[in-house]
Amino acid sequence: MSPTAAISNQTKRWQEMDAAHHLHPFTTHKDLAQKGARIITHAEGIYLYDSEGNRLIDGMAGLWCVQVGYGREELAQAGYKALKELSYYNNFFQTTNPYVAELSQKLAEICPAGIDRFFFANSGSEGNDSAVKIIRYFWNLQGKPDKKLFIARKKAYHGVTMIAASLSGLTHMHPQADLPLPGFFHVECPDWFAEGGDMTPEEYGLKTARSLEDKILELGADNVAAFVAEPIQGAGGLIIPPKGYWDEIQRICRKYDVLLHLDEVICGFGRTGSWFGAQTLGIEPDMINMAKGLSSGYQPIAAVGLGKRVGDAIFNSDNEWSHGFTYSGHPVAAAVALANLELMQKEKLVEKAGGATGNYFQKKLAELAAHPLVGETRGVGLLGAIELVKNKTTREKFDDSVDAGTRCRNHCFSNGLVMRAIGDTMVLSPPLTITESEMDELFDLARRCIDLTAKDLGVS
Ligand code: PXG
Repeated sequence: MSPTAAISNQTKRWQEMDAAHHLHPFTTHKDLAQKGARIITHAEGIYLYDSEGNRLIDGMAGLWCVQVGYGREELAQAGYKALKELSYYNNFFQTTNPYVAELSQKLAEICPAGIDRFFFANSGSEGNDSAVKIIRYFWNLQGKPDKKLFIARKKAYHGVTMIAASLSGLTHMHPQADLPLPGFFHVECPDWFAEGGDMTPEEYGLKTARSLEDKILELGADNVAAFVAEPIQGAGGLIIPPKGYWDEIQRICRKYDVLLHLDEVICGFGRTGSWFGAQTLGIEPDMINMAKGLSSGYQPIAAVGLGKRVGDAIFNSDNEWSHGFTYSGHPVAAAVALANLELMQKEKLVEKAGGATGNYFQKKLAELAAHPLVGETRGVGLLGAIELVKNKTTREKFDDSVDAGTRCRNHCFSNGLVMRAIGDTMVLSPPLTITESEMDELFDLARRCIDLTAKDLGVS
């Protein structure tokens, strides 16, 4: 919606209510009140519709989560049925419900080998918070109470609760709440494009992996509980680790007996062409965190999956596990998640993301690499990044004041495409159901908006 276009009275009323009473996530409210929020009223397939009747292609599947596309009847029916049959009951005090029992079994079927017990939460942040408690408890059970320090990476995003934000390595998230909390450390990440200089991507990958070993040695292996990482970093700029990186990380974790907790909140559920990023990248984690695509975003639900070592310690203990949310394993959320996974299996969405759909997406993405404004394109499965640069050969970036990414994103919005800007890295992560003709439409729009950005910046 262009800010100058006349807007309807209904839209204005919603904008006023919203500006007066709604504290939005990650938003500068003074700007929002001036511009008025965009109001999304409905969605179907890969398309969003706003209150002014504009249609947008959702190139981000919401926030990297709507795997099956919007408006799927099967999920709506599953939610309706569960709401009628068991609108709510909890899983405390030796109780369960059929939906969460079946969902747990389904997850054990599709998760990386060995991950077969699940704790349910309502968001990715709660999942990571819970994972940190699980890991602290695990080391207490092992008689190693000193192993309590956590190492994550720069530019990591693990959520916003006090613990999840402490794990996150996006430093702008920290000062407002005086984070990270004590005991959380960050090492280098394999962001070769931005920071690799003259090294090859593989050399830079090894160098950054070894910063984990340096940190473990500095802190003392007897004090380090776990390394926490996304298989591919999402919100930090779609950082795809070069070959060899994950092998080195796993060698280090094993050598120093540091647990590997993998944050699959974005990579999980087909996004990288396998059910989990661990399978695409050859990682054998001790634990994984999952959310988003678990229910395709239709219901708030997350899960922490435990491998044998951690799972056995907790399941075989005589102690009560003193943790859980009112809504852990909520029947409606579990029913919708289960229907989502069944639909993904029926439509072979993971196989397609790792095959025909993913290949076509990567082919179209790679075609943008020759554009004069583009320094690199990179992607895996249905994840894609486009780097906007000042100098194609040297990878020199524009000054921050140029706001190349924001300009491009704004052109996208005005032309009917949602593409995320992370600095000057443009990111795509569409629903896994996207068809070839829809991908043609998406990439035609993306190219047109990159052209418009190049024109703004005088690049030809
Ligand atoms: N881990 C990862 C890897 C994530 O990407 C979370 C945990 C937290 O999940 P919840 O459900 O608590 O939000 C995330 C969330 C963005 C963006 O703009 C990314 C996320 C959330 C909001 C915005 O890229 N990822």
